[in-house]
Amino acid sequence: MKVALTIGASDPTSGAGIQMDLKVFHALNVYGLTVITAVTAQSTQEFSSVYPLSGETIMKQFEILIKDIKPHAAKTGMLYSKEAVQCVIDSVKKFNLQNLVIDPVINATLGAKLIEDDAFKLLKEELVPLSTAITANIPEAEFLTSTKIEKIDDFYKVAQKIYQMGTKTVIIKGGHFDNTVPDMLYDGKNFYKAEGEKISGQFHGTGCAFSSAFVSFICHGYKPVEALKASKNFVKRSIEKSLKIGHGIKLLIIPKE
Ligand code: PXL
Repeated sequence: MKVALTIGASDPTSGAGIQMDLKVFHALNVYGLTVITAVTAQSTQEFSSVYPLSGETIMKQFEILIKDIKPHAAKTGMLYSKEAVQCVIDSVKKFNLQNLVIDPVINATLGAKLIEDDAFKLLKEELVPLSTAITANIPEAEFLTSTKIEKIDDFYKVAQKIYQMGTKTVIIKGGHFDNTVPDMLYDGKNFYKAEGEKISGQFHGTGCAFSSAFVSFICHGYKPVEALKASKNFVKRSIEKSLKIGHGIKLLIIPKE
């Protein structure tokens, strides 16, 4: 059985965060482990608060878990504090964690900030160089590089800038641009485009679903370009099935494979 670890925060709606990641891992036949960095209080209507866990609490989860089970791949989602980012950096080094995928989560679907400024700086400077891949949407790619994406050419420039930060594969998801922009992958040599029509509307958890699907396909031995295409298709099907479970934004429904 392939095993993946998600490092992120709890979302009580289960529409994003570690709950969503576990659903995706399960659907894609990967056994999911979790290290929790924070607990959020939110619904489909409002984002109320973040309760970060201490560095000691986060580190202990890694130490006890990884001594026992070594995941084939890991992903980070909402890290929130500088302490949490430092714990991930220390753990990746100490336990030699392989195939680390960073989803550089900045904002919640409902607008709240999911990472503090000093934490994001540390993520960019010291965690990104340890990663195998980064899955960024346009606002995240812009924030990482302090560069505005206004035209197609900017995608190439920004992808190269992120690559130079030390990751091996850069994925920029075009969805926040307009209907014509594909997702793009850059591996330091070539650019690949993954086309696909955009489904309009606001959905909670698409970034989490995408990155955890990507990690799952990497676990199954897919090359990054193939994993990108398969993840895009998986998220599209989850969006097509999405439902208004609460009174606010729609939640994705993860298909049973
Ligand atoms: O989609 C990013 C994300 C990640 N993790 C948690 C979240 C969100 C978005 O709201 O709440 C816990």
